[in-house]
Amino acid sequence: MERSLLRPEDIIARAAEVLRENDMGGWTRASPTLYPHQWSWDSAFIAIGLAHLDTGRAAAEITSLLDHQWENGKIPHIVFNPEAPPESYFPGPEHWASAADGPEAPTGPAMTSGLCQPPVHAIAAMRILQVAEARGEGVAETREFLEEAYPKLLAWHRYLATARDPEESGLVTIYHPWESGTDNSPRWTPALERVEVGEIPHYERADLGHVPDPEERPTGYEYDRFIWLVEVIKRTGCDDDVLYEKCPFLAKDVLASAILVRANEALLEMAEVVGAPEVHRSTVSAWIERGHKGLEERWDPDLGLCADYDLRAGEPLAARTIAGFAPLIAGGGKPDQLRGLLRVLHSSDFAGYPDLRWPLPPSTSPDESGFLPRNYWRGPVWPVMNWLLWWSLEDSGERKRAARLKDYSLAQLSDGSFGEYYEPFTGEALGSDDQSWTAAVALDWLADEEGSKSQ
Ligand code: 9WN
Repeated sequence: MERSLLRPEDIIARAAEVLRENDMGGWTRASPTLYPHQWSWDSAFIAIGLAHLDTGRAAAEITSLLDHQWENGKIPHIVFNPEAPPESYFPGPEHWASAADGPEAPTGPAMTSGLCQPPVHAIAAMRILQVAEARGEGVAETREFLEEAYPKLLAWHRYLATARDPEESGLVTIYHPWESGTDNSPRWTPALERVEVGEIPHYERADLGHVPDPEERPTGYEYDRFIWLVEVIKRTGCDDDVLYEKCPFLAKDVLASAILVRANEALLEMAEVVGAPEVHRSTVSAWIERGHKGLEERWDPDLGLCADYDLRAGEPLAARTIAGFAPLIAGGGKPDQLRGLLRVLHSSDFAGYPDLRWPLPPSTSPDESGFLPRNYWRGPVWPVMNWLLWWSLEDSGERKRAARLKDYSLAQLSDGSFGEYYEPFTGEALGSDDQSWTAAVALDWLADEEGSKSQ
């Protein structure tokens, strides 16, 4: 059905409605049917959007996630909703139950997955304070929230800097493509192909029942590997040392590492706000420096992008995907490199590709061999990725480019479906409608519009 285009004030109203409808009481499901649970990095983006509606509720979003943090500092990738019907999402809580007996898993009735996702949380937490200060509302409460959240976020970042980086490379190791948040992206294809699938119990995919067309979701080949890796990870009790030895998928993720650099910068600011001891600040500063170095080492001059690294195979994972813009997202890079990245971003490899509905970067370059315009992370445009790029461009002083990216992104969202991702050539919304993080980034963009008008 053709939808009429919404005006900015209607986008705000609809986005707020989406977040209200997905509000499960103190936490937000990622989408109404496809994702009925709380996802880690979704919640961070959701908090950024919620801040414009209610800073207290935004803080609660992060707090509720942190309530399920593991003993070793890990923030789990999913906190399961006990009320969601068992057949609504696979693999659900029962599937992860054995991992919940592991020594690091949180005690208590709530069930979580044993994986994690990119660490956007500290960035979100500081953004809540920024919004509260700009509005002159809820500042004291937000500061109290930050005092509570700070040690937990520090423990989270410490987990990533140690258990997930024993080599001290500055780069985050992942055990499963789900941990990257860009599940079936071609960035992981060679590493996934090297995974030999063992015995897996028969399983039914719930996701295919929630999208109009299975072509929008990962393939059966990919899912078998996803589920096998979950099996392997669970059998170790999610033990990082054992996984380093045994996990058949072991990779350095440049996008998560870049986000960690930014999140560490946010943590430094938070340390200032809560008056944390000096030693924390020097530790976090060292993590930031190490992160920049690590990304530098993963620069691929042929691609003009950063490339992930397959630790198991000992080989780089060269692919033209949105993750390659990691140094732009990390910020603070060399001016030459920034210029190069901007060139690639606007080139026919990405946003300048002919016949795109809007000049917005597809998740995978249309020139990459694994590109599929309707398939999940293999081509569609993801608004949440555009938010990350927009935010990074703003921060690098590239205000004009940032404004263009925001304007086209808002044009994309003006059909009001708040799709999970969009077909790059037709602009059709794909995956789930009413995706919470899409609504959230729309709210943040439109608040920025308001902010720039009043300046
Ligand atoms: C697996 C919730 C999540 C996002 C991920 C996205 C997708 C899950 C799935 O949905 O992944 O974690 O079942 O496909 O890839 O980035 O956090 O929105």
